[in-house]
Amino acid sequence: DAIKRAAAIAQDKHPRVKDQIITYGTAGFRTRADDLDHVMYRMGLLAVLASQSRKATIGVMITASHNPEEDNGVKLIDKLGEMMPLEWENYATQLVNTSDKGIPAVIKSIVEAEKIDLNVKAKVFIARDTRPSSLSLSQAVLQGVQALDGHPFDFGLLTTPQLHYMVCCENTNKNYGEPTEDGYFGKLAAAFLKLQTESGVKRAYSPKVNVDAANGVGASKARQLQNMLGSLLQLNISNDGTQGKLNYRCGADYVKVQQCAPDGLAIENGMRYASFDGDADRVVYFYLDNDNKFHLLDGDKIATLVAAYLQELVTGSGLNLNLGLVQTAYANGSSTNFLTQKMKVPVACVPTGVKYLHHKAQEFDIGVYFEANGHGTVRSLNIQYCKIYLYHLHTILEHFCKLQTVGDAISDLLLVETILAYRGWSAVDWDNMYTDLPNRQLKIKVKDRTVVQTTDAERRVTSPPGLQEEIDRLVSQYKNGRSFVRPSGTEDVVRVYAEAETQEYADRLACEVGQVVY
Ligand code: 16G
Ligand code: ZN
Repeated sequence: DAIKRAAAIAQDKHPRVKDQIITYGTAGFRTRADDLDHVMYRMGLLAVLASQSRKATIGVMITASHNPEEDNGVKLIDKLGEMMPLEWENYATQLVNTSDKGIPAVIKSIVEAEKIDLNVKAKVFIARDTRPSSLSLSQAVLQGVQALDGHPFDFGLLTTPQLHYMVCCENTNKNYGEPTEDGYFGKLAAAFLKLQTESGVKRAYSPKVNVDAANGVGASKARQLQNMLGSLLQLNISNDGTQGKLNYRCGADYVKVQQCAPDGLAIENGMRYASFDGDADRVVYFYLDNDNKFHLLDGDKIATLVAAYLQELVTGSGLNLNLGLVQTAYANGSSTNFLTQKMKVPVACVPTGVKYLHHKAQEFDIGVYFEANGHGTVRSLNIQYCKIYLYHLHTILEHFCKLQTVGDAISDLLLVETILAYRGWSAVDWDNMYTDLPNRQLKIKVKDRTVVQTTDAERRVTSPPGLQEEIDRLVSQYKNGRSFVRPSGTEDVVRVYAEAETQEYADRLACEVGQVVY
């Protein structure tokens, strides 16, 4: 039968050659591309089961986001564009780590646990980023889908959020939008044009944005968008993959962590810049001031810009809607203070990882969520209700945010530009909303990162004993000092974050905390 045949193909064409355990983490499976062929094939098999279990189309995205070009990864997308629930992450880990001969038994256990009807027609959407390894890995997924008699549809190159969009549109009977690239760009462009014409663009606004596309898939996609926007928005795209290497000294993660401009573009003062990551689900902005000093406008600055604007719309409407913001421990202390004290916007804090933010955001009528690293969007479950009163708000939520279950660099960029145009703001004006506390991130290689355990949304350590007391002691020596450590969910390291009154102090505090972790 099909299951036996699938196992035979696994052994023959996609064997598991190394006896190494790999787990489905925060962002799916992610490791060196060379170790992933059998993982991809088996994820193709699992996608068929997921599709049969859901009686819906399931997505499989091949990317390792901001990781180095040599890495790759894969994650499943559930029927409404969300991440798969925990049980399925566990099935994925089981199926990937069994021997080739063990495949039928694992499949059968999943079929039993989920009461799957193997006669249901399965449909799987596949897409990939621009890594050299992605094409052959996506073919392994495709063969996995076919081995269990599923119907694969290969979109080729897409950003991660585009695939989420495709899956969700397909499963909602297309009443949200067409599951095609034309559908996606058409929707975004139409909303942007509408908001610009109807709320007016202040003269002080400059529609020029320089985009660092991390040498990834975001470059060609941003160009497609540009073609639909004419002169309303002028994207000048660098790091488009024709010269540089993916994510190497460029992209959102590099710019955020190193706090400097990427290679591959000539940065001038007076201009506005945006950096995407390798699969274009994150964006951060930056600029150079008149003294040629670099300034970062990260996920916290985007969240603040968006939350303040939406709050204005809500207040103006007189509607009783509660608006809140969700952040993680990485959020700059100044942003949290500004929002809670000045703007009176309630702020919740959750552990790192989009799924936690996305989930928490639903506790508000309008939940803005962003990680400092640039992952985020706005979530609103009952937007129909404000349609008549809050026309702009509705357009924004419906067209820029509704389908963004993971954040989307392209639609977030349009959202930021919409607000800047409405306010007539430059990057400097935006930056002046509040001043970031200087901060530093470090990563520490340790023997076993699982020894570090945290609580209180990763802000405090519970293990090893004594570590939190040490951190508290160090932090107390710095004005406006704050620091935490947490085990990474994507790399074999412990991460350290520190902020303080000056850059020198933030650097020093991070170092001192790093030493007690080590
Ligand atoms: C993943 C997460 C991202 C998080 C990052 C933290 C998603 C889609 N992506 O990339 O949100 O910021 O991991 O990585 O959830 P870390 O655990 O290595 O610090
Ligand atoms: Zn990404």
